[in-house]
Amino acid sequence: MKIRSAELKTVCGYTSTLPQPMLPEIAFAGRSNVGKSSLINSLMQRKRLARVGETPGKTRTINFYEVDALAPREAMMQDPDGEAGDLAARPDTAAGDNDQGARKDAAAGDSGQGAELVPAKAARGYVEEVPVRFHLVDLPGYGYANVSVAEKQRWGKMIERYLRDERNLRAVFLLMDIRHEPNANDRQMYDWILKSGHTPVLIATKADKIKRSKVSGQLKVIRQALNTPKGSILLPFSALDGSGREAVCAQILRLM
Ligand SMILES: Nc1nc2c(ncn2[C@@H]2O[C@H](COP(=O)(O)OP(=O)(O)OP(=O)(O)O)[C@@H](O)[C@H]2O)c(=O)[nH]1
Ligand SMILES: [Mg+2]
Repeated sequence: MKIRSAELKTVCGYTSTLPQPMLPEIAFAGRSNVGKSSLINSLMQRKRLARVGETPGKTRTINFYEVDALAPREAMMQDPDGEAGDLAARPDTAAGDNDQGARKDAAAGDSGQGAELVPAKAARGYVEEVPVRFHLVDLPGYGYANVSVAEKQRWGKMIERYLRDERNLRAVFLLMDIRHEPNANDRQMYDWILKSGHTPVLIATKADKIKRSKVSGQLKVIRQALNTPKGSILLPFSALDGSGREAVCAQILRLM
């Protein structure tokens, strides 16, 4: 996926009206400090699009980022549930960014004229790209100890209201720190997402913080704690080194 533009479009506080659902949405939920905003920056290949904090509780509003991208047509036509087990079973999925070759070929293709060029393009690995627009939605983190009970309740209500709203919400990506077993708050969020009729796509963040050899064991711990159904998606990811980025992008595109 090539990002043409990404910008913060709408910020919603507790009392704000949610924007009209104009575009398909992918929402990111997870405990405070788990890396939601960092994941959005990594996906968009931007350093400071979403504000990242050393201390938990950085994002306190629902932030809508509008994305305009180009994607290979094939990536858009995949079954969203396909290959789930396959992706989840590969802890080091798609660390490399191999967009570059496709970009060159697409540029070369622009100068072509005439139908007889098509087989030649295909032979060179020409990738047909289509424009895609969607919203990434950064939700406030939950489970941050240092806020008042009243504020925690407000955040909970804000997230619940968003999930219940009639929206063009394609999936909720629920982020877990790969180092920790999901806690009661995480299980509650997982159940909320399921009950609201949305698909939780799980992302195990900060994968750079553990040895590669420990990744699949930690993924198992997360699966067991949440009792995830077979074939559901769980992707290891690191915003630090970008590993897993392509796999997360592929999931987003399959859901469009
Ligand atoms: N090593 C490492 N650090 C990360 C990664 N992702 C996020 N961090 C760090 O974790 C901290 C929190 O990241 P954020 O992206 O602000 O987390 P958040 O989930 O948006 O947090 P809230 O907005 O408070 O809910 C920051 O110090 C990030 O630099 C990662 O993949 N690897
Ligand atoms: Mg944040």
